[in-house]
Amino acid sequence: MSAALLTSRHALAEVIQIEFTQFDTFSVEVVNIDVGDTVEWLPKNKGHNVEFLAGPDMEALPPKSKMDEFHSVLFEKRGVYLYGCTPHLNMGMLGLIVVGNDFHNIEDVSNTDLPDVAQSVLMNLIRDARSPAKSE
Ligand SMILES: [Cu+2]
Repeated sequence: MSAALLTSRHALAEVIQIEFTQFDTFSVEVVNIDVGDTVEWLPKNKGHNVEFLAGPDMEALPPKSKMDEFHSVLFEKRGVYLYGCTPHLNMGMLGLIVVGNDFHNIEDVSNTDLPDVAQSVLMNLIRDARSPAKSE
């Protein structure tokens, strides 16, 4: 009985997939997930990776991926995570992950030191993340 319970609890966790596009963007730029969900990045196009820039625990950001490699992160802490592609950060190849609809660290995220273009992309992403109508 308890094994069945464990299994059904696991089945609730989701896996969200994001691709690197040929336009130097992430196929999904804002993702709202629950604690325990996993995000996977698929190297559909070459020349990209995933590097975390901000998160609820700045001392323990998720690992950076190698270029052109599959990457998978399980999110266990509530808050907003900002990541980008290392070679394309400056042009705004960024993504946001909101875990548990929790924006407590949004100030840290928006204060991330980025060049102007990337900063304005980030502001748009934050606006999208906060707009409830845009939850797909
Ligand atoms: Cu890139």
